[in-house]
Amino acid sequence: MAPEIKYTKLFIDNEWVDAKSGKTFDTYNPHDGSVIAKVAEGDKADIDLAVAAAKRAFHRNSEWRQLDASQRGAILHKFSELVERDWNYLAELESYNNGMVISLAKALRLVNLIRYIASCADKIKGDTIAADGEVFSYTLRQPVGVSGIILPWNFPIYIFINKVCTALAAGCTVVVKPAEQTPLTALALAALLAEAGVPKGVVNVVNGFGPGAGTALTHHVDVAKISFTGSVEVGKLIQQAAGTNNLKRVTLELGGKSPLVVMDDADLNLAVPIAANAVFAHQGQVCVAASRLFVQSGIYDKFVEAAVNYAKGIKVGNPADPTTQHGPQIDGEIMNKVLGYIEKGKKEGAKLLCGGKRVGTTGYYVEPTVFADVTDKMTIAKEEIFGPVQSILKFDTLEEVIDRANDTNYGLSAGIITTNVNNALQFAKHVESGIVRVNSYLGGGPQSPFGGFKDSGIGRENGMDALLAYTEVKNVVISLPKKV
Ligand code: TXE
Repeated sequence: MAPEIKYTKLFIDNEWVDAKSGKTFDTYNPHDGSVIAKVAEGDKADIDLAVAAAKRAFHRNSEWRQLDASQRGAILHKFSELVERDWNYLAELESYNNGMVISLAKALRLVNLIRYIASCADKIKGDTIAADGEVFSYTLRQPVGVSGIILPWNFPIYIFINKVCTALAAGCTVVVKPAEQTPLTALALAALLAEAGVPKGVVNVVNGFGPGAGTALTHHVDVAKISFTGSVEVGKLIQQAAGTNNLKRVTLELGGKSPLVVMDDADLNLAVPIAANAVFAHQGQVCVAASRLFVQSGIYDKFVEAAVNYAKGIKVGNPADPTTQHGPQIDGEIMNKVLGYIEKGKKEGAKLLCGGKRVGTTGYYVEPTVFADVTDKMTIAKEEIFGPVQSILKFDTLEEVIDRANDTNYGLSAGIITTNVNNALQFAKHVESGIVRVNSYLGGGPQSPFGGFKDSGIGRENGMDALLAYTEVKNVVISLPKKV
């Protein structure tokens, strides 16, 4: 049975309101392309209201600013309990609006993430400085202010929770612009934040499109920071917009063309499933997807055979079925983009060994696809596909593969599978990537910093690095008659 749709309006100042224009847009189920609901379509006028509410809530005398840091943490702990209470519903809604297979949606169980962030709220601290002269010099870490949060569609609940809770733990107020493809779970989470006791105006959600609500937020003079996850192309626009009317702080978590290296000494029984999961999980719609799989020549043929068998065994179907492993792409546009890359791969001479086609004629399904004999200059080895396409490349030496892995403008994630610790340490040191995993590919938990080198982004999600990016450092210097 389809999950109930409880909220479709904008959430501003803890009230559910229609868009000023009265406009709505349809949101879809990627399994069959059917319309789920009409959702209020926010634009500049609604962003103005939401930012004004967030600004009021950030006033130094506001209820929110008067809370102790530990009280902010307590509200977030309460939120974690509500998310736990409603987790089945939230996961079902995510699967329905996003196409994420229900087993993955449920397994994400983000209560630990919220608890971690909640417990960081009162760990933010300044320093005392060994300053010259008769002074006492110290720093305060203060919230940066109203934060604009622009979300992608691939992990709507996870990224909402991660960014919003981090901003709140730091003491900021937020205006969230969810992706137009997946507006529903953000509204459900806003309702839970209000239930947890977040005062009015602290969290506002304005659904809408990039050129409307998105640009209004990134240009707004009362917004102090933008946190964005999405494409590199839009990341660059956001960085420009952020410097137009004021100088916003910007953190960007963008795409990748991430290399996973399998050395000759690797255990195939370990390497093949890791490599498959690294690119096929969530239909490849993962920013860290290992979309360049480098396999050393000594095990190349054996590996390719096993990888193809593995991909053929992945169960494709309705994401609501708990046994399904592979659901639809988010929408028709993204599906066609992925199919276009597959055609380019064939044309440019990569060897298609399985998959490669759309599944059925309704919904947006693409078969798990494996290409072997991919070379560095092929389009499928250079551009982010964001779909279920495993591209296997052959290499001979570690030195060679490090150079080839680094020959990209991206630098988000990388992995190596090897039993030789020296290989692992050399690779981890020299690969240009914000995240390196050895003998695994995903994971790291809420404590580990997550973000990219080069065009994959600026700043980090998770851990204290993410929290501090919602703060400013203030230095206070007090003149004293005698040195202390
Ligand atoms: O992303 P966009 P799209 C990559 C992936 C995918 C491609 C396109 O390769 O195929 O991007 O996806 C908002 N000002 N990733 O088009 O456009 C938009 O409304 C302000 C990787 O969906 O970047 C949405 O809320 N905001 C990625 C958000 O930006 C704007 C996850 C993301 O949309 C805007 C998603 C503007 N000018 C896609 N234009 C990852 N890093 O995981 C759009 N938006």
